Amino acid sequence: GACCSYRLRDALHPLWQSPLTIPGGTRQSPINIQWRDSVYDPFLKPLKISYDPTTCLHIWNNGYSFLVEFDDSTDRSTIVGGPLENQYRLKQFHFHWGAINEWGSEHTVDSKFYPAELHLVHWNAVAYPTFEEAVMEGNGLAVIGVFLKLGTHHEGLQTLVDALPAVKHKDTIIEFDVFDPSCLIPSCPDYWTYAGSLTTPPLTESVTWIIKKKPIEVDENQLEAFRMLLFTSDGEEEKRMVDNFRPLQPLMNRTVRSSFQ
Ligand code: SG4
Ligand code: ZN
Repeated sequence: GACCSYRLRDALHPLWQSPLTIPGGTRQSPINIQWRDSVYDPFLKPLKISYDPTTCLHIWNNGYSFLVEFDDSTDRSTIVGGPLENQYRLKQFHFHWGAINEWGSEHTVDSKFYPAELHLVHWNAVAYPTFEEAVMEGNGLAVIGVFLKLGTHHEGLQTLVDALPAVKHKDTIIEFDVFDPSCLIPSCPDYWTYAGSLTTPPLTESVTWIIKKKPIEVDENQLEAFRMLLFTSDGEEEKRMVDNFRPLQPLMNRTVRSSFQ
């Protein structure tokens, strides 16, 4: 089951040779979102997303996921509102997924895993001069999480899927000039939000998580294309890029707020 796959991944993946937990961590991610324990906050604003498709730069396989990176030198692709006090700039997005459809997401809802989860990573360029500095601060990052569920073909995602064979191996990178990731975000405005961390080292407690309630639908072939990627470089013994998610972390003294009743 999922718990064995975690151990296998943790044992095999070099990224996780560093500690799995942060000693004294109080706001680690991911978490299980218990729907009935989330608290409706009528003061939460709608999240406003404004992305410029031409800020898209490239796709690279970094040996843990594939990343689509954006030019974040100006405020051309940003989010504002929701739980955020500043405007945040889009830096990159990536996914986490399972070897099979029964697991793969990092967050769960009422203990249910989705087969994959999209993360759009933004940083607070109002308060901090660089992404690297924002990573170290409590209000430095804002990540939008979107669950992927099995269903109909997703046209917007297919543009990405078509590019994946070119970044099959670790450390490969290809140009990807124009892409609007808002096509991957459900139009339903409802979200949960909580204070958490990065889900890979350095696991810093710098992330305001914004988890969309409604998943997007993708088809089996699209998930299979993710699973054809490799953790390994060209020439190494091939290891499929699957189960690249962190285990659930304790909620501790935190409240998950919802934007909806
Ligand atoms: C993935 O490993 C990305 O490849 C990382 O991006 C990312 O790290 C990491 O996930 C953690 O992000 O939204 N899951 S997460 O908490 O964005 C950062 C890179 O390594 C710092 C560039
Ligand atoms: Zn992530």
